Amino acid sequence: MTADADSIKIPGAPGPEPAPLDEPTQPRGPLPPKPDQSGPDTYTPTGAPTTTPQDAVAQQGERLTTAQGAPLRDTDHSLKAGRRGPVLLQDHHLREKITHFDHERIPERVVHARGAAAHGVFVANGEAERYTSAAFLKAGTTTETFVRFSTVLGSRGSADTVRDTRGFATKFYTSEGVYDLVGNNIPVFFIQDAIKFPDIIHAGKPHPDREIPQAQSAHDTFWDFVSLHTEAQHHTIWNMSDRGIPRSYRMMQGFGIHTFRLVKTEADGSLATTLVKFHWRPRLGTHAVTWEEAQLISGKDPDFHRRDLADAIEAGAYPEWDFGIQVFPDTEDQTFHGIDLLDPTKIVPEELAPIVVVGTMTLNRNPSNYFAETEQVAFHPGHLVPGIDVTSDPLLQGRLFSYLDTQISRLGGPNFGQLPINRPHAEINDMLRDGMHQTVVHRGVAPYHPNSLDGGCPFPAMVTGGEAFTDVPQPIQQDVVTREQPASFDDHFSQARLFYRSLTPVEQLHVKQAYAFELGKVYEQAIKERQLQCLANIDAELCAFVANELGLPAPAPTEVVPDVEISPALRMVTDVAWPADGRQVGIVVDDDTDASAVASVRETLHAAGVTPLVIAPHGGKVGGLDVQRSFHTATSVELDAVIVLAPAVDPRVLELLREAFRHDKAIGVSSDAEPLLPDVGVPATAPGVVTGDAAAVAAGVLDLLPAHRVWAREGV
Ligand code: HDE
Repeated sequence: MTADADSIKIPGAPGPEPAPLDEPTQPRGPLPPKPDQSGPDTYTPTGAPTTTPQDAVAQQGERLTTAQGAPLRDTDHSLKAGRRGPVLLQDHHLREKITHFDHERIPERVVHARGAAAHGVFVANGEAERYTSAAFLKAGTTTETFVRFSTVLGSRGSADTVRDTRGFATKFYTSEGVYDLVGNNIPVFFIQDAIKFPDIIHAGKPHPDREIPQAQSAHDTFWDFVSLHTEAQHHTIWNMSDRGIPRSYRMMQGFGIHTFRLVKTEADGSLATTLVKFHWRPRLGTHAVTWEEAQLISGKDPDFHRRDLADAIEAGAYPEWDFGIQVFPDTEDQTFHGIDLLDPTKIVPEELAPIVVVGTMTLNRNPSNYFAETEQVAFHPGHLVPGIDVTSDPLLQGRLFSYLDTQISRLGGPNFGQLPINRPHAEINDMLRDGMHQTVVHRGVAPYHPNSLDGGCPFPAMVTGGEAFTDVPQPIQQDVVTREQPASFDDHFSQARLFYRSLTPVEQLHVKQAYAFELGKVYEQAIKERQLQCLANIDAELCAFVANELGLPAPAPTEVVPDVEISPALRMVTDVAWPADGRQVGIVVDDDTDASAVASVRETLHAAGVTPLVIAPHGGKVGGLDVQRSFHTATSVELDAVIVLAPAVDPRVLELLREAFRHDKAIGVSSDAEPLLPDVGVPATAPGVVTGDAAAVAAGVLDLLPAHRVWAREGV
C-alpha cells in the first residue's frame, strides 16, 4: 500500500491555507549569518579561510538533505506500515538521524570539563625579542588567539561559581604554528610530580560511591589528601582565598605556572636561553564575588561566568589582558633567590622579579558554535613554537605526555588537529597519514624521509634554512636513575605563609571563613585535626580562628617555618581604581517613578561603560522605558550595585537590598525611597550607601564601583 504523501497532515500545522513565509516550517532561503559568524562555508571558526573543497561541506544550499546530500521530502514522520502501524527498519533517514543523535556527545574532559571560550587577538610590543626568536613575540606582530576558561572539578553541566581553580588556556595561531599556553588562575599547583595527578583528582572529584558532592572541594576525600600530602597546602590556601571564586573570567589573572625556557638565535647562530614564568594580567583588575554570593549564583544562574563573558563581548566591552614574563638567568642550579624554579608549588614574588609586559590580548569574538569550538578545542603544552621550550619541571614533563594522550581518547583519534578550531594558521607539511577521522586528501606517494619520489619534499629546516624548533643542548645531571626529588621540594609551608601574610585583613578574613566552611563540611574528625595541624604550620592566628569555628583545640606547629618577606603584589584588594566596563547596576523603579530621572540615570551609567538594568514591579514598560527585570526575575547577585528610585516596599526588593548590602555592594537610594532603609536594616550612614537626588545617587554609585566592593562594611 502506498500512502499519498501530500495528504499527510502535520499535527499542529495550519489548515489547507499555506502559512506565511516567515513561518519556520515553510521553505525559505538559508538563515542569514549572525553578526559574529563569518559563515560556515568559506571560513573556519577560527576565521581562517578554508582552502580545500573538503573544508566546505556543511550547511550549503537551502534544501534539507541526508548526510550524503540526498534531498529529503519529510523529516517529521518515520516510515510506518500504515498510519497506525509499526515503524519500518528500512527507514534509512530515521536510522541516520537517530544514530547520529545517539553519538552527538563525546567524553567530557576528565578535568576542566566545564568551560567557556572566546576568540581574540594578541599584539606583541617587542619587549620579548631580547629573549626569544618566537615570531609572534616580535614588535607589532598580531596573532589570532582562542582562549578557554574553565573550572577544574565539575562536570560539563556544573555551576560556574563553585570554589575551585580556574583554567586559562590560550591557543596562539602563530605564523610558525600553534602555541598553547595551558595555564590556570592560580600560580602554583597541588603537586610537584605528574605521577600524583590521578591522586589529587580522584580526591577532589565526587566520592565514588554516591558521586557527590559535585564540583567542589568541601568534602572528606579532598581534605584527606591535601592534609596528608602537604605540598598541596600552598595551592589549597589560594583556593580558600577569593581567587577561588572569581567575579568574572574577565577579572582573573592567568599563570603558566611552570618555568619555561625562551630561546633566541644569536647573529652567530648560537642559542641564548632565559628562564621565564608567564603571566596574564587583566586590565579590569582581579576581583571575586563573596562566598555567600557564589553559592546563591550557583542556584540562580549556574551559567554566570559563561553568560558574563559572552554578554561583555557582544556588548563590545572586550576584555584585555597584558601578557608578561618574569625573567631569570638560565643557571645550572635553576634557582632564583633560593627559590627552586623547577618546583611548581613555588612562586617568585614580583618584588624579586618584576613582570615585563610583552604584549596585550583582546578577546573580541564569541564562538559561533559551542561544540565545534569550545568543546573540540584541544590544548597541549607540547604545542610549542621556535623560541619557546620546556624545562625539566617534573609536573610539566608529565603534562607533555598527558594532553596528547587525552585528546586521542576524547576526540576519537590522532587527527584532532584537523578540526577547524585546532587547525594552525600556518602552512602544514607533515608526514603523518591516515588514522581515524582523516579529513585531508594527501597527495604524493612518499610520506617518508628521505625520499626521491616526491622530489624529496618536505625538507627539514636543516636543509632549507630558516627559523625552526631547535632542541637546546642542555647539560644533564650526573646522577642515578631514581624515584626521588630534590631536597628543595620539601619546603611545603613557607610560601603558604607568604601568601596568607601578604593579604589585606579583609582578604585574610575570607580565607579564614573559607577554611571554616570547607572543614565544617568534613565528617571525619581526624581529617579536620590533620588540616588544623597544617594551618598551625602556616599561621597561628589563622589556625586559631578555624579551630574555634570547628570547636576544636588549635594545635602547636610541628615545623619550623622561616619568617617571610611579604609580597603586596599578591593582594586583590588595592587602591587602584579599576575600570567599571561591563559591570551591571540595577535601577529599582515603580509606575510612579519620574521616567526622565530614570532615563538620565541610565544615560549616566551607560556613558561610564556600565550596563543599567531597570527593575520594575512588572515586565514591559514603565513610563515609556523598557523594563529589563521584574521584581519576580530580578536577583541581587547579577548586580554589582543597586540604585533605588522608588519607595517600593516589596519584600523581594527589600531582600535584594539586604543581599546587596551583605555582599558589600554599592547602594544608592533616592531621597523619596530613603524610608525603606530601616526595613532593610541598613543605616543611611553605612559605608557605601549614597542618598540624594537621582543624579547624585548615580554619581555616588559610579564613584564606588572602581573599588569593586565596599570593603569597609566587613569591619576589619
Ligand atoms: Fe591539566 N589537563 N593536567 N593542568 N589542564 C587537562 O587535557 C594534566 C595541570 C589545565 O580548556 C586535560 O584536554 C596532568 C597544570 C587546563 O581544554 C588533561 C597534570 C595546569 C586544562 C590534563 C595537569 C593545568 C587542562 C583534560 C599534572 C596549569 C583545560 C582535558 C601533570 C598550568 C584545557 C584536556 C582546556 C586539561 C592533564 C596539571 C591546566 C587530562 C596530567 C599544572 C587549563 O590532559
